[in-house]
Amino acid sequence: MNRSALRILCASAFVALAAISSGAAPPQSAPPEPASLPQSVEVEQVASGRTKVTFSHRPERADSSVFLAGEFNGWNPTRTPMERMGDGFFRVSIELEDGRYPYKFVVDGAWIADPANSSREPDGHDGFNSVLVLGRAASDMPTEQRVVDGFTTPDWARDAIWYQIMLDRFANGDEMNDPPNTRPWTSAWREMSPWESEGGQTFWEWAVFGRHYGGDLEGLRARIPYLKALGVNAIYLNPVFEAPSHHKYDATTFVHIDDNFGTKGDAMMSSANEDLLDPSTWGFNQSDRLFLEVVRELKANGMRVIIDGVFNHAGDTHIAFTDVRARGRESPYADWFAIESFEPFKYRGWAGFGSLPEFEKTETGFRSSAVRDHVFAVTRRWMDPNGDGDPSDGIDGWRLDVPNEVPLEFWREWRTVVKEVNPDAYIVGEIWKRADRWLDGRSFDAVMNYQFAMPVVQWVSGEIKPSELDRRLQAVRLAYPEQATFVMQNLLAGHDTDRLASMIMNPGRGYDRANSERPGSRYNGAKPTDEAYRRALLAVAAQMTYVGAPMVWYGDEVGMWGSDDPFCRKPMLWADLPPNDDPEERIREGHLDAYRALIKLRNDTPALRRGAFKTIVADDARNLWVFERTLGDERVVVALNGSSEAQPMPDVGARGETLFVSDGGGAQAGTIPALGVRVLRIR
Ligand SMILES: [Ca+2]
Ligand SMILES: [Ca+2]
Ligand SMILES: [Ca+2]
Ligand SMILES: [Ca+2]
Repeated sequence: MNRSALRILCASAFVALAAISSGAAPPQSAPPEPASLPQSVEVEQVASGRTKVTFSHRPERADSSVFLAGEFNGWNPTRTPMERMGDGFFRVSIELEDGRYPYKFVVDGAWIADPANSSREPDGHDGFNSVLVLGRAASDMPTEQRVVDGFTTPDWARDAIWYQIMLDRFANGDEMNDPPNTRPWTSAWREMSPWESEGGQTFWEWAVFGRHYGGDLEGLRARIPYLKALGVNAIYLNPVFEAPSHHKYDATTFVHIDDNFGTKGDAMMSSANEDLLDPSTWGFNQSDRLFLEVVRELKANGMRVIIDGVFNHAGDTHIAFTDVRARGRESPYADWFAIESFEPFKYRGWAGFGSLPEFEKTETGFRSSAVRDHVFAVTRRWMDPNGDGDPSDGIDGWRLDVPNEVPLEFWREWRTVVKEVNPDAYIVGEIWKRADRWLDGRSFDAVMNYQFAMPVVQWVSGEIKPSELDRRLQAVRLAYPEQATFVMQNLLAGHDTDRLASMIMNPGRGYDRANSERPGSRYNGAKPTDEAYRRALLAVAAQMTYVGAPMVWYGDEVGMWGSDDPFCRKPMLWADLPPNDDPEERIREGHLDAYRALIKLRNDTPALRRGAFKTIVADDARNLWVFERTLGDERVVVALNGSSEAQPMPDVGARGETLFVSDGGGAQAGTIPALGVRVLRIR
């Protein structure tokens, strides 16, 4: 989840805490981080050649003054103060060009090298400077694929084409379970329903965030034929457990499916009759059984299903939390949450949101072993619901929400629980930045590959050249073990970002940056142009031919557009529903056809899913990126053209048969269409 998703839950401003490490030092057997990325440094590409670098340092004393100094600020000991965060670390972010940067921290007036960075050089004063190397200057660009012994990821995940669904917004199959004040599905997004202005609410504060559209499990079931025809074979569902919001990142319980996805009222009724601390008292109500039925039906149609695990925090309606609020220290859950004071009652909410009480953690896991046991029991419940040791009746894995805020040691233990129940289950973490330390074979199988999305979107938006695209993708592809690289969840957009076509309409602001349409923003939320859609399909062509499993955010395939959430979460457009009241909101048939064709290309071509990757050309002058994928005897060449003119196909040393070309095959032989792709099988 990302923080802006939650404004409806808490109108107060929040501090954007840098989501840095869980504080755990890497164990000795872990592979070293790349030299350019010590634990104390997080980097994020913000524009071509520029990187936002966040330095962190935890001094012994909490009341220290800490500054960052280096050539970038003229070694000034007081110009760049570091700010103390809730986790005891001091942090500061600065933007730097590619290059090599000696630096030090100045702690209470004393110059020290960064203790977490092993890369050092003499400072000329009998001490050492720490050294950070960014971009092209980095000497650690891997050139060979890493393999980690004993790391097994699910084989099926190599062939996965993911489709991400937020149930409230996908399809309404049962109006009986609709929440109160459900918006009509095809109503114009920018108009308010009468009840939305009650209590002085305005569109931005907070009507648009609080909407429900009534999507549910019967709706999903009814659309299985659509998913099959699209060609996807793995489904990621945003949270499905009982929660008040439309997005369900604010769980009331992890034990039952939301009643508005199944049968109204049953989650709370079940909870009232059960002991949260005793899984043997947990039953399956109608909503739970419907969920399992739909999972079974998806699986019978060749699709895998994973769900969101939001185990860092709960909602303030969570039945354990409301008990703590009511009974204070007497509550059996008194040690579950990050309670700062019982009288007056004060607690820590995730990212400052009072509606999202955090579970209390230590350096190695949850403070309360009951929370740990509860999360394990919930995990087993949904993976093997009838508990007979055969996981075929359960989900196929988990997507973990903000897992960087839960200590890594916990995820290692949790992984063993998951893989014990089902060795073939898939674990994917929401990690936006480099994820090396979660991908050593001991915690996750993969992460949501934002490091793929960022350069690809920048390239198709005309912000970076193919050589930079190729270099940045190579850095991540080869740094992660082969077992993870081939099962990464390669998304382009999702529930936390603006939609793909809208990103392309708004270049130059960085991925998921300055992308809200709040009053005063300069984001262009208008319907994307034909050219923006064409550039979006170029990104999808890269996604469907590259290493790692593609993921489609529901609706991108029919050309839905919108700024950061909730505008990226409009109700799905369906051909068999009445047209949307906003005449601009229409299915873009040609776009959908192109998605289907590109998905089919990947499904039909094993080398694109499992083949080794090699760059052939990254031609900045002609804006061409050409690579090959080889698997056994199969050699496939993918030529992507980021320029606005058709380009001749580079010589690939052999005759090829065209498997795919943009524009339905009408392109001139031997060329790559403008902003298009040609895919050849080489004989
Ligand atoms: Ca419904
Ligand atoms: Ca509900
Ligand atoms: Ca079972
Ligand atoms: Ca966002």
